[in-house]
Amino acid sequence: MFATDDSIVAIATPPGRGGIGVVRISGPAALTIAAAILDRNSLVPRYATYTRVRTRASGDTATLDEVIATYFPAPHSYTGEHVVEISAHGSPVVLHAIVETAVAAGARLARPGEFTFRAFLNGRRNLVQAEAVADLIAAATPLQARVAFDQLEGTLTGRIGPIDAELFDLIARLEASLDFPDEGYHFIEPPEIARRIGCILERVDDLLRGARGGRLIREGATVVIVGRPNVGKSSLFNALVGAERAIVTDVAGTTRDLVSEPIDLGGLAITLVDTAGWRDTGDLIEREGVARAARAREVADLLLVVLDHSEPVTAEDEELLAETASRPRIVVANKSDVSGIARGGGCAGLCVSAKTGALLDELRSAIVRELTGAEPLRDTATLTNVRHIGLMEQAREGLAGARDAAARGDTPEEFVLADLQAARARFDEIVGARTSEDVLQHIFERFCIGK
Ligand SMILES: Nc1nc2c(ncn2[C@@H]2O[C@H](COP(=O)(O)OP(=O)(O)O)[C@@H](O)[C@H]2O)c(=O)[nH]1
Ligand SMILES: [Mg+2]
Repeated sequence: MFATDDSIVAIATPPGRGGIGVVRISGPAALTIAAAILDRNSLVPRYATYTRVRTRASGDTATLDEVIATYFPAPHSYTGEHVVEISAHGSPVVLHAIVETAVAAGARLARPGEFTFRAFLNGRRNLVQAEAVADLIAAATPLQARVAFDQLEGTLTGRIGPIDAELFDLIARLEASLDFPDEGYHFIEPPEIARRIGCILERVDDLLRGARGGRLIREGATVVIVGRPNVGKSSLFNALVGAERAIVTDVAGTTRDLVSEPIDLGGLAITLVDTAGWRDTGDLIEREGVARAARAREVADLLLVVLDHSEPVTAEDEELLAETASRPRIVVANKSDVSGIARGGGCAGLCVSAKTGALLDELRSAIVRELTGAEPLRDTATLTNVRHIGLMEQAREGLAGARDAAARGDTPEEFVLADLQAARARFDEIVGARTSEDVLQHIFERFCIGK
């Protein structure tokens, strides 16, 4: 998917202006290219060297910027190749000019994720770690960052490794038994095979148990606020967001489009969505708003169904409650500051006030609890990525089949062996020991240029 024998260059810092900006050159010719564009013929490995970048556009030599250049010889660099990092002043104009000069000196513009891809190819990072780099950069909450960093450090790889080793040992014994059938000697007996597969399965299940929370941490969740007009959806939205983001009036039908904001609840990256009131309406724009609200409801991981505590439950409320009964939801009775006139003091849900802030912290906790289920969030989450979870589930299925077959003792051992080997191949795919080209392409496409 990428050529790997040439030298690549890109700006490694984010777009825009900053104190410094870094241009990264990686490849066999990195040092030669650096020497051609810097005021230095050589760089001492791993020493920050103060120098200048020169360009020879139209015959003249001009200085582009004063820079600090650092040379990381292979294999001890981010990519595992020779790398030169040039820290210049953080001006997009200067940084682009340095990149152009490097290209004129023989470098090629790097494609998104290409530095990390080279790190993967050169064995500096396995696939889980390469994916963790993208997650770490994309992290929106401190918990997301911590979990991504954990994976970068190899916690997941570290947990899969021993399971894989156990499986490898079992496969080797089974293969030996099958290879030397005439000796009449089994390197491992079928009941023992079933028992050992069972042990491996327990460890796989343990990994999968943390997966729901892990995935939630990585991907975040969408929480959609629904309810009939004027119950205080937008007020609640603003209160949870902590800013006057959505327009609040006492005119029914004020909110006509979806308004969404990212919020951090207990480390979870949540997209909170305010919707138009749930009602029949003749107004064309409001009708489109209601249709959008219905679509948002479909994709929600959790619904906040809002009622007005100061009024009796209406037919519209009943309809919405019935319609959302089978969905993950929290029923919220808003306006608890107004005495529940027709309610006789009772409360049809979590009784809050967007106006006074009463019980909003309870609502926040309830949202996190509903999303994470009974499983508490572990900040050493293991499986977080759908790709990893899918492969681990496939491995689990293969192992369970093999265990049952071995326990029944009615299946030729060749078949049990094939199942075990297939499960092991799934482990390999997770860390990238064998992965098809299109999977790699898909993974590295998520990166931005310079990573
Ligand atoms: N007393 C009281 N009024 C509220 C509360 N929440 C919202 N309101 C009022 O209810 C009206 C409708 O609020 P809004 O958030 O626009 O409702 P929406 O149509 O469901 O989005 C406004 O006049 C708000 O000031 C609350 O907790 N207590
Ligand atoms: Mg509203």
